[in-house]
Amino acid sequence: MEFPKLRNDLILRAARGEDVERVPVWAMRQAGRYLPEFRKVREDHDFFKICRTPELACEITLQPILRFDLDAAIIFSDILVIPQALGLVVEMVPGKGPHFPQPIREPQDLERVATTVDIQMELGYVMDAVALTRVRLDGKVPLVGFCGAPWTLMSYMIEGGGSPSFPHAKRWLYTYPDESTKLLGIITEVCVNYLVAKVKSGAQMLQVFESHAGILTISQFRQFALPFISAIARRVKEALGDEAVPMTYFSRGGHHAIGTIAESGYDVISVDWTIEPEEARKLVGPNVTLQGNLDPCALFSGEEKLASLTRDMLDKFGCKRYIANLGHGMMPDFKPESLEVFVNTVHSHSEKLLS
Ligand code: 1CP
Repeated sequence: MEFPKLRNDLILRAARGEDVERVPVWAMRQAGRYLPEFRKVREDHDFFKICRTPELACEITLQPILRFDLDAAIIFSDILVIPQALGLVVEMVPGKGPHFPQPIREPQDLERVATTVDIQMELGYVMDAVALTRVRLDGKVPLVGFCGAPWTLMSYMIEGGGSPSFPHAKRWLYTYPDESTKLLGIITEVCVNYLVAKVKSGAQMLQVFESHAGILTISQFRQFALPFISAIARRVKEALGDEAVPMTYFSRGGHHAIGTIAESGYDVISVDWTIEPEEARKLVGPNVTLQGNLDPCALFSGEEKLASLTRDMLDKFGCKRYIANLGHGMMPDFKPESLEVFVNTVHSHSEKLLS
């Protein structure tokens, strides 16, 4: 498909390790409940209805782009569309989050999980939203596609929703390691085909979200997360060949593994706020781009303090092989103006550092 010419490729250059004239910046969950215009659309529509309606998903993807000087758009959707495509019912309960009325609790429940997914049939609506958004973005910034990492998706499928410690999902790892591996393999297969399809529909960069890395022990991470996320990077790039796009791995609480992940094919490693930038750089080496990592709650600070924390983050990461972001997503009670301070400070301070 022919799309409008890209006019701002800062984030792609930073991901590839090329020179930039200012540091690119975006925010995870930049389209979401902290924006009044998002809440307005949400008043009239169910969450997954929005995901399934390309016009609405596109409109919401563009909302933060119209407001702020961001360097990337991320397609509006959710990581839980993959469990839905695998046959599980997922509802979004306002104010509470995702809920699976019938989670997987015992190995025989795997009978309710599809072993393969026809991406176009089950998730074609995401591809339509991606293609439409590429057109409407008119080349302003690159469009990022994403999926949840297999362990993070499995943890929701077994737990049935959010949880501080995911005891049911962890019970599976201890009592049903073979079935866990089988389920992770099924999810991995879908993730690979889904990400490839997203690029073919217009996504210019990909991010894999491992929001639940920190729930695992280090050896569990090596057994139940690492092989699967490594397979995703390798297989997506193989399948796309010359069309391959930069890939980012975000983990919350997965610092211990970022050195290995940096060698497994990801171009960008996105870190949370619990690691110092210098330490992250030491772990990943010089050939990978880092993304992150301001504590999202720093957005509760006053303007001066927030700008100073942002400058400090940039000073520590440096302007090479770096994409500025928060250490996790935007939260519903942030003021939109605080994201503006963050974005504008990244731009002005990095231009100064680079000049
Ligand atoms: O702007 C963007 O970033 C794009 C939209 C996006 C993305 C990338 C949404 C919209 N969700 C996600 C990914 C996602 N979904 C992750 C990975 C990133 C992260 O860790 O934040 C996770 C863990 C989910 C699961 C999920 N979906 C949660 C967390 C539940 C928990 O406590 O474990 C929640 C609250 C949702 C709902 C959701 N997804 C997105 C929005 C805007 C919302 C709020 C829904 C509403 O309006 O009620």
